[in-house]
Amino acid sequence: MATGQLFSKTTQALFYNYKQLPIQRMLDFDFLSGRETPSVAGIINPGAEGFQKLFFGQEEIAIPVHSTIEAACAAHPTADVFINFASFRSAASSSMSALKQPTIKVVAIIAEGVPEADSKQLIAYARSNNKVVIGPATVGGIQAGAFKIGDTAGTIDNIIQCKLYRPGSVGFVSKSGGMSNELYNTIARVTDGIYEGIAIGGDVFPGSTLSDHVLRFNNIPQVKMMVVLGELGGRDEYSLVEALKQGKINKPVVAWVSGTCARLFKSEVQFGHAGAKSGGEMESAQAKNQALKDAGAVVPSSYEAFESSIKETFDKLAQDGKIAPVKEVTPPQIPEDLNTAIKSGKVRAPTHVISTISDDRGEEPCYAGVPMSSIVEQGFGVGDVISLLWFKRSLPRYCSRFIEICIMLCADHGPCVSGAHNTIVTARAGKDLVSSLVSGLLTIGPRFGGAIDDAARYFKDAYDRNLTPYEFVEGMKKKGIRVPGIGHRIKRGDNRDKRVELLQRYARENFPSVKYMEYAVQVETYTLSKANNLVLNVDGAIGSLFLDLLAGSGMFTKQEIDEIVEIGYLNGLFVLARSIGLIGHTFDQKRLKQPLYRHPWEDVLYTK
Ligand code: Q5B
Repeated sequence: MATGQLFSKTTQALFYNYKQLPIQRMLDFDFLSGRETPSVAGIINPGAEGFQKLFFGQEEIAIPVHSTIEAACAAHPTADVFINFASFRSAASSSMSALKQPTIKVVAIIAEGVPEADSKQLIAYARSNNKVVIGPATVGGIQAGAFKIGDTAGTIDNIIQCKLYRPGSVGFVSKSGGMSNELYNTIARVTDGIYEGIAIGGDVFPGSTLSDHVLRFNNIPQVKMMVVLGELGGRDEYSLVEALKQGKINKPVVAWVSGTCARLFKSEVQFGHAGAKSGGEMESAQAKNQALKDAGAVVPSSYEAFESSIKETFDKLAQDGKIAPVKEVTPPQIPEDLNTAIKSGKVRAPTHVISTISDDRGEEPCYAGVPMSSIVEQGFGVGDVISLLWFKRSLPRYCSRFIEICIMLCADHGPCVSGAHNTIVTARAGKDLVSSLVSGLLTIGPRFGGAIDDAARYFKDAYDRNLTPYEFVEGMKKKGIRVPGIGHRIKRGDNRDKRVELLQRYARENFPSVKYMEYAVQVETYTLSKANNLVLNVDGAIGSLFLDLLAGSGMFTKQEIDEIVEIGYLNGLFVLARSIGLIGHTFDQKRLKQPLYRHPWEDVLYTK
């Protein structure tokens, strides 16, 4: 075991596994202690690389993230502490890798439940290579005003209360991490404070022992007295007894072994820690307290008297002039995290996003206030979900059914249309599903599939202004605009689009009014008189019928209808529907293992 200081105000650590809270607590402690450099040099997050943003006081800093221990050690050769937040499953192997790095001197293992055989191997390797293991099953340790391991000493408030932001004169070592918090407080009350505190962990085989640290403290000039909190079970305290007896410790040691209550139980009791069970008389708290007392330690008669024993020992050292007065400093204020401040109602902050259609913060996601379970229980279909997410209301079933029919009818129209062609070419170029899908979707626009909104806009305007079909079509011609929703590449007056017929039949049977659609039919009658391909196409049918749905359902105000038409919701129906087909075309090409598409020269007119 090393002989003296393990840490200083410039010590830097590598932190294994990204755990935001303990890392931030270390950095907050650094700031409080007036450190100039953050104590975490790098984070090791197996498989990930980059930077992690954290706060150092008020500033945000980017801490490098490495995917392996070796890479982290190579990048930060002066970081000699390895703080291991791995699970008990991987703590041993990662700790061994760290111990094998020449730059690492101290490894702190936080995980509980590391197999004892693995711990023994780590201990043997560390001892023969002059390295220090703290833990397993530990919270870590702290050198006041200099360096802190992970969650040691708890919250910033506790650290300030225990004056751990500046060094005192007491070296403290404990088995229990939880009790060390208690003792940090006690020691701060009755002495000038902690110089260094270590929790060795509650396992049967700790990486370093109580006596290891007491002997080390004995060599640190700033430590004037030691406080030791042992517990029943194991024989670790007897090494301390031996060291005291052999005169290896020349500073006062105040010690207490907890677990004296074990005798009140009729049978053997296992306390919280793996190592905390009294195997026999020698391992009882009473026997160990007696042995420590006999060896010269100050041992109180009960835990309650521990505080006064610490105080008396400290006061005597002070009276003897062995303790120089500590320079008191006022620690800087750690800025409060915004989330904490908001929660406590101290501050308010403007939001950056506003959303009104869905909410996943409760027990289950809601669409427009309707919980997922009731969507399923009430047998809602995709049309009802679209009603909730697009129109923010539950529409009557005949409306949501109409939406579903639109989706089904527009899902695909064969491989030759613009969208499917693009998707097929993209899939055959070896691109992935999303690329193939969006390359098809990108063709949707004023000529292909994306004329529904414009059809609704122009038909509504013409109908609402009482224009005759003649006035409307000729007016558009004068402006040089093709009537959206009219015309098709293959459909004709004598080869109507079946989809249009199906939609019209459904609406006539279910809608209270189909005035806009009838107007579109009159427009079609006029355009067909001009050319046989100028039929009412699927975009025109959906556009005009949706106007009827909006106006006839009684679910929308006039203002809302105008807004829907102006924003342009309705192309969304074609986009959504055609995605189904485009995804199908992608899978089809991949399934058929189709090669790269190349358009034949013969199909291109080369001209000057
Ligand atoms: N003329 C659709 O044109 C198409 C006219 C017109 C007045 C019109 C054209 C058009 C409006 C946009 C529209 C949706 C480009 C179509 C769809 C989904 C699909 C697709 C699929 C699926 C077809 C010949 C003569 C010219 C033109 C005149 C044409 N359209 N006049 N108003 N609307 N429509 N798009 O066949 O005097 O000779 O110069 O832009 O609603 O996309 O299945 O394929 O599910 O995937 O190329 O159904 O109608 O006709 O350009 O040769 O024009 O008619 O001015 O007159 P064509 P052109 P002139 S549904």
